[in-house]
Amino acid sequence: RRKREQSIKFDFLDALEDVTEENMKAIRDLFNRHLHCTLAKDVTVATDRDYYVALSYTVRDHVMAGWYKTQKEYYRKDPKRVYYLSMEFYMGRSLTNTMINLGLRSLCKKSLYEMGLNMEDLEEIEMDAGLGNGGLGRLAACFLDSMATLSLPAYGYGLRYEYGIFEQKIKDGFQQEVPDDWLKFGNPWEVPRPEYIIKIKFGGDVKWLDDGKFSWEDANVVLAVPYDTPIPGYRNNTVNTLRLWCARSPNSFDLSYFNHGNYIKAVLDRNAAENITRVLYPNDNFFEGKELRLKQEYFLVSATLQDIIRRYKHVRTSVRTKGPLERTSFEDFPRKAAIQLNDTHPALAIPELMRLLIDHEKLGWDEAWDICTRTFSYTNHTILPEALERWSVALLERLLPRHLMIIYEINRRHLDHVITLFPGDLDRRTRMSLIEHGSEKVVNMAHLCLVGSHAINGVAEIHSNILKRETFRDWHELWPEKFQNKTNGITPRRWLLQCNPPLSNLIIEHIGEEWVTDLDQLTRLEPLTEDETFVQNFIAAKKKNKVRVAAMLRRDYGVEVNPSSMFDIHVKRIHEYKRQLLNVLHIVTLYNRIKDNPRGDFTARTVIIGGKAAPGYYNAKMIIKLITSVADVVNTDPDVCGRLKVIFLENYRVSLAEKIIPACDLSQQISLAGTEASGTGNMKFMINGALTIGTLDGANVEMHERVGDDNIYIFGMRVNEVEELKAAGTYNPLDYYNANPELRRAIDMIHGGYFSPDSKGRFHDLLDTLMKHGDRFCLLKDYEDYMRVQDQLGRDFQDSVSWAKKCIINVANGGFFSSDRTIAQYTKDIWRAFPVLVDPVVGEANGA
Ligand code: HBZ
Ligand code: IMP
Repeated sequence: RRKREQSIKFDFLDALEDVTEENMKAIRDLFNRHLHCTLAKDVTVATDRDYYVALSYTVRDHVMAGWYKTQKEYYRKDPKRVYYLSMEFYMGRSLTNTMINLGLRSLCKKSLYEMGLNMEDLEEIEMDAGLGNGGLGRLAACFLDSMATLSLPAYGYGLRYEYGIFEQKIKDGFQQEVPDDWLKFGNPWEVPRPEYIIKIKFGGDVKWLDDGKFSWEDANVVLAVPYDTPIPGYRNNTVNTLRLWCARSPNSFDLSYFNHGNYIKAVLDRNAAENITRVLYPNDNFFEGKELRLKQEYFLVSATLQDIIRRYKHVRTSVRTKGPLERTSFEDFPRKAAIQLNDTHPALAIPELMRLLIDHEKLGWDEAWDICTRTFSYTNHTILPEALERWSVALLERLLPRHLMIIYEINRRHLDHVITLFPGDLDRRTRMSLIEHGSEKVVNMAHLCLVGSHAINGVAEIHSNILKRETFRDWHELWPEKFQNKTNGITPRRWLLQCNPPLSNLIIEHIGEEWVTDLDQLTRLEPLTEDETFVQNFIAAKKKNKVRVAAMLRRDYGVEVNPSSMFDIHVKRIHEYKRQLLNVLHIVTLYNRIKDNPRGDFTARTVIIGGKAAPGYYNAKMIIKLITSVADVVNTDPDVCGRLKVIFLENYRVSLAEKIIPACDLSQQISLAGTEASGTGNMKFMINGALTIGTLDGANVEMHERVGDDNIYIFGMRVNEVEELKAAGTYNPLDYYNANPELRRAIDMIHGGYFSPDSKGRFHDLLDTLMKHGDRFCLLKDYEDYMRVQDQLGRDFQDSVSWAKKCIINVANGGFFSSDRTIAQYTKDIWRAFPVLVDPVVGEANGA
């Protein structure tokens, strides 16, 4: 009895939720009913997974009434709807977040406790929905949470990949990819809706009809089956929908086989169609022009637009006839739908809407085009040239002949317009064409988005400025009014309230709970830097998170770390532009200093690096091998004596981020200035009370503006310096190698096989990209300044109170980085949509 009171003592959720005996009983009853009736188990045979599933169904039942009510309300009010189209939604786990947003978490925790179950253990059983690569996919997930919390009538549309981002295993220090079979135990959060199946066409030919119209004939058909996931807002009764499409072969997939009696082959061939949504392409910031990927992109776009048009037409159900009332004119379409394109991946939505309006709805070109441009808006997430999508014209012609025709016509009219505004400027005309003639004819998908949208935005101030000044300079000259910035954000529900109970509790104790939906309230913490007890409690909260991570590292990886050491964390996809190698050079230098002076006074550090490399990205995979190799040497050298520990964190993903970020002292955000569009991990660390070492890149710039020089460690070239260096073409890595003995020594050690005695030349290729061929990411140039700032912060960490005060200032000024703010700006400046408030569900329907 005493133990029970202790372990579930004060928690912020208790204060926020309605935990009564009656409500607890209702949860227990529902839970038992699911265990018995849904899972066909009783307590004698049930496993923890069964309990997890029973709990999920219990929670899901509580979502249902609000979900249905919200959707009905959208039909009744018929507001402008927001559609977020994305090839990725990196959702992570749903159970904990759903309970928190519904206000059920304490209630469930206590109810299960009474039954002898530990809810936190059950929460760990859920697989991540890893339907994304990194920042772009997680941003889409944070946006869904914020759109629901702001009561916007919004929908996410994406693909239901059967295999999400691969599971990373480290074997002999190398990355190995294991398929992510996330659906193997079923997914309690999705509801299949086979009654809304949509037909998608590929291939075939275009016929010119007598009436001058075109018709797409003899195409192959694949079916798109929607699976819906509820997206509850934070305690506001709104439940929106994430609709993910799954490919299914029609029964008549290849009739010729059936006709020729080859029934077995015909059934087996259904796989070809169903492969479309089999697996997520695991590249981040890299374009791979594969046919299957193009099919995925078109499959998403076509199913989604047909669904949006169906919903636009079907205004509401007629009370009198019980049948749907049809809207026949498309005049109002842009006033009823805003479609946001998450990068160019869904760019085919533009010619697809043109096709549907012209070929199916019989609109004229000009009217259809006006509707398109008023409906679409486009977000750019990168300026790296290797990431920009350029689809082969030949491939488009074979797969989507009608769309290619439409793209050519869009281009013809567009270039006519350009040349009237800039007569004789043929170079400009070539630069701005949607069609590019290189070794192969390709369609530049960013250009398609730029002509087809009324708004285009970057994801941080610096990035949006680069788009205007460099990447899309000509386009900005043509349409300055289209260009906007929308600095990214993160949801404070998952990324503070949920992932960091020690800090959330402390914050709620002092400033209440309003910050959960109004993150600017955190500024009220700033004066508390003068409150000694608060500072000590803040330090204690951080320590608690670090001890928890230390225990996890011991349990799951068998490594010992010292929770008093600085947790220096660098987690994100492995990419050359993100410069994990710069971090490695720092580690090797620290190691050398300890070796040179084994009795010296060093700030103890635990350096944690984690992230997945795209399976085909050779250098990224070698960076992982280098990190694990350096770790092997450093962690087993007796001279180091606990002052430096290097850990490669296996299989970094959303659920692991939720554990590791709250335990961080130092967040590494060290991309070359001008390469990281925004970053969102940087914001998560900031509001969880870590200090940042970073370049003035992406959103780091805006973090720096808010906390000032004293509370963030900025180093390296500024973006104008990078641009000047590149323009001059004078960057010579050897100059820096020769001028800095510590740098030279670190590189020589790696080159000489110090970390790869079994294969001395293993890292030569990797070093060559830094040295011989000239390094696009100017790593050596920034090394010295990086070391200087690392040394400074290493000393600063010794004064734990002054360090904690800087951390508190970071938390207090992190409010701007709420995705609620980001979404409010999209709504006001781009979508022009308005909230639809939903009343609470009353009575039986509540599910209880
Ligand atoms: O989008 C990231 C940016 O690198 C990051 O700076 C930004 O914060 C974030 C959200 O705006 N971009 C990606 O994550 N991009 C991809 O994952 C990607 C995936 C498939 C592609 C191209 C890019 O074909
Ligand atoms: P959708 O927005 O058309 O995809 O429909 C989502 C949900 O809204 C449906 O599953 C219904 O529960 C509800 N719904 C659909 N049509 C109507 C209607 O005409 N009036 C009220 N609710 C509707």
